[in-house]
Amino acid sequence: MKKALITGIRGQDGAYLAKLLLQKGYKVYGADRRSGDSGNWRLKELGIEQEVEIVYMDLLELTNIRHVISKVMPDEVYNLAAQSFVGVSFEQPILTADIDAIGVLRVLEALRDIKPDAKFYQASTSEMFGKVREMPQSETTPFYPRSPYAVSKVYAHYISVNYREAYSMFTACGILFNHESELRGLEFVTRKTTYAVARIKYGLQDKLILGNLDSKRDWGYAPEYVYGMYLMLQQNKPDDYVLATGHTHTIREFVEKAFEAAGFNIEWLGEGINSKGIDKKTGKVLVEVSKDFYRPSEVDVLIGNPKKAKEKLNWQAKTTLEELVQIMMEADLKRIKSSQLCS
Ligand code: NAP
Ligand code: G4F
Repeated sequence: MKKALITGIRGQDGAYLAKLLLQKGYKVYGADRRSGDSGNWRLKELGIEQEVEIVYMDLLELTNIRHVISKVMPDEVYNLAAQSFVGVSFEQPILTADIDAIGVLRVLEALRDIKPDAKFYQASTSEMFGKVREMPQSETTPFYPRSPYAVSKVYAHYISVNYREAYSMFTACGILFNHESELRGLEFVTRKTTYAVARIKYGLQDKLILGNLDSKRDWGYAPEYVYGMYLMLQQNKPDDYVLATGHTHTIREFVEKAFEAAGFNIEWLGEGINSKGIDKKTGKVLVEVSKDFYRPSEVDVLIGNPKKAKEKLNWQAKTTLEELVQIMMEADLKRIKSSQLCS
């Protein structure tokens, strides 16, 4: 039985990846920094809470990482743990760098010493392309990070490549474009939107307040992306791969589609910070913009080129944006409805 250690087990991708690896017959160890029972909701929703063996591990603490790796002796390590919210990285740049950059080095050093033949996956990100140098972005597009989060991830990416080249370790980096799901954290714009729209639908909230509606993202469906991570570690040679849909949409479009999926028709008035989303039927303002949610430096547009992943891994994103919005909207409408029935 292969043993996999997943860091960030309580995050969106950690939960989906754990489910996939369990289905594939792995023994799954989930590294958690002890965030308490309330952080278990994703594993519970997927019905795998009892099947994952939780080990306590914080990327800030080297001795702790070394103990866990010595105990588990994993065949594969998926490093998904991170301070993953771009907005917060401007507020906590040093903590973000400690977890997202040096934390990765800590794991690599522990592996180099204790289990150098383990295959290692690093969660790299399209945010590294930042102020994009070409369209669409591929594995060879130069990086231009635009946030402390993205700068930290560039370090993590190159240190993983360096351990591959210097020590012949199997390190693969997945440069993943945004992937969302019904298990996405509420701080990210897609889930913030579907959750708010569901609350508006049931009369629990008046409006949705967002930041920049004009930036563009390449959004896919998370369960498909964790399958890509798994494929990267099944190859004979380690490499880096972009996973993306190859399509890009504005935040405005996502918001419009979410309201549409809940039975509203939104009309936009004004531009930029003055934009307002009006309910065509009632004339009520349902969306407003606040500069509180703008970032000091923004990534205006991301669109990935997943050609290499298709050719080498036979991986392809399948879910369209319309389907993604539908899945997320249905889940949040159901959650809000049942919480109302319970209260
Ligand atoms: P997520 O939901 O935010 O999960 C990240 C997990 O990391 C959380 O469970 C968090 O634990 C854990 N963590 C944070 N600091 C830690 C520390 N010091 N030690 C140990 N664990 C720590 O993120 P995700 O969306 O699943 O993304 C997974 C990874 O892929 C992240 O590295 C992210 O940066 C990267 N990525 C994500 C996307 C995307 O669109 N989702 C795209 C590209 C790359 P708590 O639960 O205790 O907070
Ligand atoms: O949903 P977001 O916070 O995701 P972002 O910044 O693209 O980062 C996510 O994807 C990355 C992959 O490219 C991951 F590496 C990272 O860990 C994370 O998963 O913001 C998306 C866009 C931004 O342009 C932001 O300015 O939405 C814009 N936005 C507008 N209003 C907002 C809001 N973002 C958030 N979170 N909240 C708003 O109210």
